[in-house]
Amino acid sequence: MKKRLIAFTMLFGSHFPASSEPIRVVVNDWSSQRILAHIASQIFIRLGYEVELINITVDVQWYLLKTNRVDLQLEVWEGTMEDKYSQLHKSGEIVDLGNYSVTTREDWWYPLYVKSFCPGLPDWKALKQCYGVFASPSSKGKGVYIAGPWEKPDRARIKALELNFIVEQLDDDNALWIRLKRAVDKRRPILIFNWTPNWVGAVYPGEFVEFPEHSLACEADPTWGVNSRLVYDCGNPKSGWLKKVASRRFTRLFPCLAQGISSFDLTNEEIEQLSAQVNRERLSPKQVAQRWIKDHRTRWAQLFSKCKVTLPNSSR
Ligand code: TMO
Repeated sequence: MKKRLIAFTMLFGSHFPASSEPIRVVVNDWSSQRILAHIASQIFIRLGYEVELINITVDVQWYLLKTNRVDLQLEVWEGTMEDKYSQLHKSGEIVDLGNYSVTTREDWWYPLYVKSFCPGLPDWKALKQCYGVFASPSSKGKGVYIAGPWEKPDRARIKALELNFIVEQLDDDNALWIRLKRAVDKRRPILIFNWTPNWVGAVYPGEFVEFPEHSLACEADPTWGVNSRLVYDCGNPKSGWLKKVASRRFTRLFPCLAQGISSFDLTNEEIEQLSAQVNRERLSPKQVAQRWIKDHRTRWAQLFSKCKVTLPNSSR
């Protein structure tokens, strides 16, 4: 399989249209994003393009996208990335390649048994009383909220809602799931960052904390909401978007691929199933992508049917 792929790439990838630079696809630090990055790059490679996968954090990706140093980010989530996305999109420095038919949510979350330690959940006001059950030996009695590395207004929210919590920030999705499993195995209280679509809810039944409803005014206008002096006295969006974003270079040099990616769509269920193959079946993101490519050939071939790199007549 691998051998055939390489031969294919050598045969059709040798002549590069409009650019000698490879397409640079962003790989972040959670499963579904990694899988979609591999799916896109596998498609491009099969069409004859040269691809480079670039492992970077969400924080770093924005600058690289706007300076055309990376080309494609397949999962931009409203709950964690809306600020930066809007800013760069408004100024014309990145290109929006459209939303998936998906609704997303990213927020504080707990396995269901935690409700018995903190009656009143999922209402956030319950945390005003029961924060102590989430304390750790080093948190001086404050509750600990376990977050990922993604940009979040968690500390601002804690302040605005006057919650007695501190934030512990972990490095990637795996670190979150290790902590979650450890807590669930011992049925200990835990409050952790989670999102949908994701594989977690199918394995560990749980719920998001219900904070005051999100709005842009909550983020911009201090007088909005329960705290009249501070912004972020609300939760993240409950039905957020999930979109694809590209550099200007990508849409200029590869308009056909940009068109194909903008028509590329997935559902919540599909993204959950893809991420479960990494986190439950223990396949690598690349293996999951290869499986998807094989099983959905007509679907992607149709989207990119006009994008194949062709050799000029003279070259052979
Ligand atoms: C960006 N993420 C889906 C991990 O919240």
